[in-house]
Amino acid sequence: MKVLVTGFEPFGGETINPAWEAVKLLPDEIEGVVILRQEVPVSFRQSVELVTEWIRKERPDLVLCVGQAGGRASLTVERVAINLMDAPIPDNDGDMPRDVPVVPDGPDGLFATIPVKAAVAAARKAGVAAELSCSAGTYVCNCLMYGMLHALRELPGARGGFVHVPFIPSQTADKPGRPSMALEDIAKGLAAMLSALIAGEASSAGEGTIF
Ligand code: PCA
Repeated sequence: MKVLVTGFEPFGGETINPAWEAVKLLPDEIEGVVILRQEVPVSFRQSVELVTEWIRKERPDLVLCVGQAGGRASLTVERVAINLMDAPIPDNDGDMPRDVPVVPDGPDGLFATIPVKAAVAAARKAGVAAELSCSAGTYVCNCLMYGMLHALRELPGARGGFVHVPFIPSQTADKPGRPSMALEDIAKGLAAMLSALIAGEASSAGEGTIF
């Protein structure tokens, strides 16, 4: 089994991105499977190109992409990516696409192909706050999720998902009232999700209700 995990570089004036920091903290192997990881630029164009190339080269069974969603209090497992780039701020290349599709003529939306509720349940079982999310936004994270799921359509049976993570406490020191989560907890929650997804505890069907 081959597992790829990505985490974004810092953006939007931050000097750290807890997504990549937490991905770096993951164990080298989970359930006996080596975790291949890569940092991804906060660039509409480069992020999708890089991950698509990586997917074509490695032909993974599972891809989990991780990004920061400052302001959220839990790990949020994204259910769907939409075929839309609408940037509220420039990406790290200075690009600011407005109302442009990620893949011209692609479907309007692509659902995560990991069992999203099982991923949430696994993090919760490990004692880490997790929720489902129905929107990855319209910035680079949604774009990468869409591009990654689109690329995975070439690999029958491969599964892909996206998790947004909160700020860590050092990032909210100057943002009173904003939620944060310890980096170790973010990494613990991601590891628990990967463990469940790899062990296949998780089937897409009949996952029950999680809100
Ligand atoms: N979060 C941004 C892009 C990179 C990241 O970590 C987003 O949610 O789109």
